[in-house]
Amino acid sequence: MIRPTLSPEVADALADGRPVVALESTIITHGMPWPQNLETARLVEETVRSGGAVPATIAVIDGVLYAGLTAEQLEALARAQGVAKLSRADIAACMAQGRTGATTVAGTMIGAHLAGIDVFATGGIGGVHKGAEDSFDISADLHELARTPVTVVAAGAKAILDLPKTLEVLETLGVPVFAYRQDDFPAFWSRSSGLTAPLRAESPAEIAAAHRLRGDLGLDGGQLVANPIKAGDEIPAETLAPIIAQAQAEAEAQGISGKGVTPFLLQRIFELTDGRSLTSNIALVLNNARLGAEIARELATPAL
Ligand code: PSU
Ligand code: MN
Repeated sequence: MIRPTLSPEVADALADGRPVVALESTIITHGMPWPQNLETARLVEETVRSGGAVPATIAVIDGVLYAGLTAEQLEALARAQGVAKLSRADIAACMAQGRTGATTVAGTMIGAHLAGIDVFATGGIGGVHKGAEDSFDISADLHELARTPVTVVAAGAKAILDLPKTLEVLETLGVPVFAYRQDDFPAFWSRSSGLTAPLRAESPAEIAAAHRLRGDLGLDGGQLVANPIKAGDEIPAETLAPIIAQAQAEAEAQGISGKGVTPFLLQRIFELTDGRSLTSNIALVLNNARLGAEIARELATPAL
C-alpha cells in the first residue's frame, strides 16, 4: 500500500498520535465558486486547528496523493479550472497520468484511510439522486461508507437528493447513520428532512466509541454523523423546494448527467438564492469541522 504524501504538520501529528481531521477538496473545486471556495477552505482548516486537531486536506496534485496541503497548493487548487473530480474509480488513473484532481467524499475517505486518519469533516455527502429509478444515479460515496473505516461528519444530504432512498441504501449497505443530538436526519441547509435518522448520538465520545467498536467487531466501513446546521444559519425547506425543482428541471433539459449533475445543481441553487445557499453552506461546513475535531480528539485519547 502507498501512503499519501503528508504535510509536515500532519506527519508530526500522526506520528505522535495527536488528533487529525481529513477534509475534502471537491467542495473547493466543484462545490463553491471562487473566491469563497478558498476563503472557506482556509476557515475550515483554522476551525479544525482551534478545535485542537490538525487539518489534512486530501487531493491529487500532479499525480501525487496528498494528505495536508501547503497554503500555495490550496490556493492553486481553488483557482484551477477543469480539475478532475476523483471518486474511487478515478484516483489511480489521475495519479497514473500525473494529473491534478480533487477528491469527493469517497475519494477523501480512501486518502484519509491510507494516511491513517479516522475522521473526516465536510458539507454534504452524495446520495441517491431524484429519479434514480430511471437514471441509476447513486453516488459512490454511499458504497465507500460501506467499505472504508472513516467516520464522516456532514450536515446530512442535500434536498437535491432523494433522502428517503438515500437512507434506505445506507441501511442496505450497513452504514450507521447518526443524527447528532436530535432525532431527525438533517437536510443540509435545513435542520430537519422530516425523516427520523436510524441512530442518534449525543456526544463525540459516543461516536468515537462506536467507531472503535466497529473495528473491534471486524465490521467494514465507516459511519455517517449527520450534524444539523445551526438554527440561525438555516434556509427553510419550503423556500428551497421550488428552487431545487427548477434547478433539477434545467439539468434534465440540458442533458446533464453523471459527475456533472451535483456541481450543476449546486451552482444553479447558488444563483437562484442570490448566494444565500453559499452562506449557509459555509456555516454548516465550519460547524462540521468543529464536531470533527472533537471526535478526532476523543479518538486520539486512549480508550480505558
Ligand atoms: N454535496 C454537497 N457539496 C459537495 C458535494 C456534494 O453538498 O461539494 C460533492 C462531494 O465531494 C461529494 C460529491 O462527495 O459532490 C458527490 O458527487 P456525486 O453525486 O457525483 O457522487
Ligand atoms: Mn452521481
